[in-house]
Amino acid sequence: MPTVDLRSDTVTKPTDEMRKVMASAEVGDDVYGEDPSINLLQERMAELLGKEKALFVASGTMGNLVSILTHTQPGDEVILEANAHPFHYEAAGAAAYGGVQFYPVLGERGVLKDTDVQKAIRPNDPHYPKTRLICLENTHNRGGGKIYPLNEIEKIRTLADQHHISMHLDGARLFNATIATGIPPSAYCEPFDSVSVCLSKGLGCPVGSVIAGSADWIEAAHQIRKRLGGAMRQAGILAAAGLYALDHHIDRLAEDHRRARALADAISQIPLFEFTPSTVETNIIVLPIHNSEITPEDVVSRLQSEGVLTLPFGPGEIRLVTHLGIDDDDTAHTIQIFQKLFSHEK
Ligand code: TLP
Repeated sequence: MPTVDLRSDTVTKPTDEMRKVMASAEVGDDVYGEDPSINLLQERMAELLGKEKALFVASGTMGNLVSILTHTQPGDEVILEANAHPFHYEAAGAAAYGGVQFYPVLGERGVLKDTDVQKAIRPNDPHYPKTRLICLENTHNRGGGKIYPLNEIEKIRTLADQHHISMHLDGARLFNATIATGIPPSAYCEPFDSVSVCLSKGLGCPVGSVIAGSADWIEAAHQIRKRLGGAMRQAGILAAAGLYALDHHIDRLAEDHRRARALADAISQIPLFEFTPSTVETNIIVLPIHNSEITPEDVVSRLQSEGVLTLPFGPGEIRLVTHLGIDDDDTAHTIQIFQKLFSHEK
């Protein structure tokens, strides 16, 4: 029985071509700044994201942590959306290592408006923490791959400027947003002081993320990365995968979006999971379960017994994510299994 793994786009394995470029990568000691593949990846990423400099880090979690620590001092506050990744899934790293407090504000599928953010900005008064940073996420994971509208980001930037607050983008899936909208990455990153993008999700690399910002900011981030133990040596083997992905795995994200929409169109016809398929804008589908007696774990385990892997995603929801390991046959097979298992459920 084939296994179709829709748990996350993090499950992708490097393709044969990617493994070949990794095996023959030029490397050096990156702690001395001597790894040519890392240097090239950082230069290409900085240019693509429209920032002066970029820095390779081990993971998306490390990208966000290094960025938040670089922007803040202990006792500062960071405004983010209540379903943001650093608030839910990063083991409170910013609090543990930076003494930073989060101010979560509930948005609509991960999207905050400037008016929501305005209310969370602290007055300049010794009773309050200093609001130092606003973190946004594009696309938004728990928001079901929702694309952050650029005009909303720009309004938040205007507000941030009025209050001298910095902005960081968790762009783990930024390229999904750029491919879906046609908006270039640099335009999406322009309103932000710093950006973190993942290589190990839709881009299909085994390891790695890149953060980008001004030259001064990256210099400070470099030291924080070192402090966290994230300075690596012959990391060019990983950078080679990233360089390959920039050339070969960005445009193809459109296929992941097409397959996610095909899944959404079919599964949303099943009454148990009814929802509006056009809300699936990229590669993530968060399916509501309209029967409180059927738990997400039940649904996930019934699918698993038929070889379709998905994730429980909070009360009454499961998540499916398309990626480069999923083809049209996998998509058709998944639809068939959903119909077989759940068509008669109410
Ligand atoms: N997300 C993972 C899990 O942690 C939930 C997933 O399977 O989607 N930002 C965003 C928006 C993310 O979705 C993730 C990973 C990260 C940051 C962290 O990346 P890693 O896993 O590389 O530390």
